Amino acid sequence: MYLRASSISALVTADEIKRLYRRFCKLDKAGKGYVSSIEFSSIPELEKNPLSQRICQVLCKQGEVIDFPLFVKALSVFSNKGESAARSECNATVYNEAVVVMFKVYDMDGDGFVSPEEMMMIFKSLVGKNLSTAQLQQIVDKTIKDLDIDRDGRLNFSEFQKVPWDFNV
Ligand SMILES: [Ca+2]
Ligand SMILES: [Ca+2]
Repeated sequence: MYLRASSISALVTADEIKRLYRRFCKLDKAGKGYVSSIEFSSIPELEKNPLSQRICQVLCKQGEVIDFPLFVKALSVFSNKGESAARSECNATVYNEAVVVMFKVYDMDGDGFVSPEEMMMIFKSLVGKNLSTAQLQQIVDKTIKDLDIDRDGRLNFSEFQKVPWDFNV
């Protein structure tokens, strides 16, 4: 649903696809053709990412399983390869899809806007206890102020897109 074949091939070479497919099969021990969100969240790229649970929730919308195309897509959000691919111009589509995923990650209540409260929750889970709540609040306020073109105090998707995303959070 998220993924078009053209964006898979733009992202990864045939070798990369084979490598990913081997990993996918390893996770999918029973050969079901899909992996559960629990199996999926055990992969290293996700384990070291503090947002992984939330990202899994967004990607596994139906709350169940991940098939191979979705698997490739999800890893593109996390991996170094995905990031460098995302930054090269020919992969603008992949980058944009990753931003769409991130928007859904941030927009926790799904109302189509990222509120300061939602951004605060995400930032908190990213930095842990390294910053005080007051410091975080300042960062959130400044981020929203800088990006909030229509001045409604929250970010819609086009405002959110202006964030210079680095997917290796
Ligand atoms: Ca929202
Ligand atoms: Ca706004």
